[in-house]
Amino acid sequence: MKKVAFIALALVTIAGAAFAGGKPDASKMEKKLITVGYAQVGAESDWRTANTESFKSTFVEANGYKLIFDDAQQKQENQIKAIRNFIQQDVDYIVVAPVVETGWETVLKEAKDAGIPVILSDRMMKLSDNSLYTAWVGGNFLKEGQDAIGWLDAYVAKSGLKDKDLNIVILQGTIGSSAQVGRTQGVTEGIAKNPHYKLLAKQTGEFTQAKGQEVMESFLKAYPNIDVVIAENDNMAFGAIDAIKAVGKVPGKDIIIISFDAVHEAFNRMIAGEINADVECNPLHGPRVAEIIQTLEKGGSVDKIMYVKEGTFDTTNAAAILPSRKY
Ligand code: GYE
Repeated sequence: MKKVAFIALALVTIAGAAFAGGKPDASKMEKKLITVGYAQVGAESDWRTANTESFKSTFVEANGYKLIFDDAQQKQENQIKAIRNFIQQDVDYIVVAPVVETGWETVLKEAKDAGIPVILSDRMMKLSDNSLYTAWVGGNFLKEGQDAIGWLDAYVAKSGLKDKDLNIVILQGTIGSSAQVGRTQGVTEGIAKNPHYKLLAKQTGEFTQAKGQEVMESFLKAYPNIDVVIAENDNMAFGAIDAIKAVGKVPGKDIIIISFDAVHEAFNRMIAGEINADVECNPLHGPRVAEIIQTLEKGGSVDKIMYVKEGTFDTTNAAAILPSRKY
């Protein structure tokens, strides 16, 4: 533990209980807070909002933490600045959800030299030296991409579309983010395996609703015969739905929509028949990172890579599942 902070509540207690017997009770006098700096990507999506909320509600003083939260507005240079600030403030742990995979070696070396463990959460980094981080926890993005095509294969088989050529477009996430890299790989490899699947275009919508809508509008202008949209997150799918409606087509019927994240609103859209299927990506990493920190605090060792188990939902089960959803 590098930093010692005090809980205000504990100090109040000192005045009462700790001195009750005349002599100060040392164990009650100090309660060390674990200081955690979280370099968050931004606030680009519903998923991200749920992820931020998960950290803010987990790393609270009542649980023994002081959280320093930084929103990088989807910019790597802001995240690097935030990490340097955390080092300067001598935090106990640094948590990073890296906006992109590459370009982290220098700043992580600085953290290592300062003796501060770095935990990666959500997206991954591509590093030449994996000793620069202690552990990573998040979704398996390649598998998510494969699951999206797996759902399409099954849907095509059961709806008699097997011999029909399907024109597909992909709305990609932030280029170079591991969520985009893995999902795009899983999806494009799956498309390449089926001679009836034709990939017309893929372009980034930056994981935002506004950009997703804009790119979908341009796709609809360029390609009048789109059969399937694969949106690499829900907010881009919401934007695509608006763009499809604006040209007088029916989302979910005229154009099949497959999305990722499976946030609350996506369930509503599946129930409405506008999104056909959604591959889950769980954003509730706060408690998972806290568990890693608690294990490290006790001197224990943690797995380097921890994947969260995730499923796929569609219009057939969305209504039944929605009440049990936590984000
Ligand atoms: O899918 C998207 C968010 O990195 C898994 O980032 C995360 C992605 C998520 O903006 O909605």
